[in-house]
Amino acid sequence: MTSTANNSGESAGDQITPKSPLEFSWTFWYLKPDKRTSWENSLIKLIDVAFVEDFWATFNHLATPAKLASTRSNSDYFFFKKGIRPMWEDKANEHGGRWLLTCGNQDNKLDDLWLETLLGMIGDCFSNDTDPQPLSRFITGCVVSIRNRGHKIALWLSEGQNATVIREIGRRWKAMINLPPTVRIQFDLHAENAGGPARPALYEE
Ligand code: MGP
Repeated sequence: MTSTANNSGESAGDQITPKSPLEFSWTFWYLKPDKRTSWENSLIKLIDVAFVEDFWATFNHLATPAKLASTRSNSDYFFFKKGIRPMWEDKANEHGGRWLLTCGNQDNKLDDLWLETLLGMIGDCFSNDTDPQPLSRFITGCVVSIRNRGHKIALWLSEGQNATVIREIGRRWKAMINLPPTVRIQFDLHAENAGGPARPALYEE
């Protein structure tokens, strides 16, 4: 048998290119609500990603949000830090809230906004070197919701009290996804979404 060996004695075919680890590990989830079961039971964990290469392999394999919009209304993708369930009830979310971007039902920008949001999360782009504590520690995940009455993208935070942190994350998210200043995002608390009548947003950017 012939093989090309390098100085360490390994054959060329054995050389492994190391994968690039992400700052945090993440989990992709999918939700297709099913009236026959509870919301929680409709939630499907798809896969954990800990490396850049795995992120792209998964992302490229999934139907994009715009594609879902043409086939599966009322579904959601969730992308959350590994170990955090994408629901209000998780310890990491229960005292937090979400920045919400209402996208209307035009599908043309939806995929770009979703991808820019995901890249901001995996690239740890919410944190600056000058921050007293990295703002990425307050982010738990993001969601894209396909709805006939208007699609939505939301950024979920563990923080619901600290206005400075919340607003700065909102501003950085807007810059990251290139939202024009005229497009506004709203922040509300999960505790307020979870029950009772809708209230005005706590913050707007
Ligand atoms: P939604 O998907 O966040 O909003 O919640 P949608 O479909 O745009 O409707 P909206 O008009 O109420 O904004 C829809 C429903 O899913 C909620 O009313 C809950 O019944 C359920 N649900 C959504 N989330 C995010 C949760 C959650 O975190 N926990 C639980 N228990 N139920 C949830």
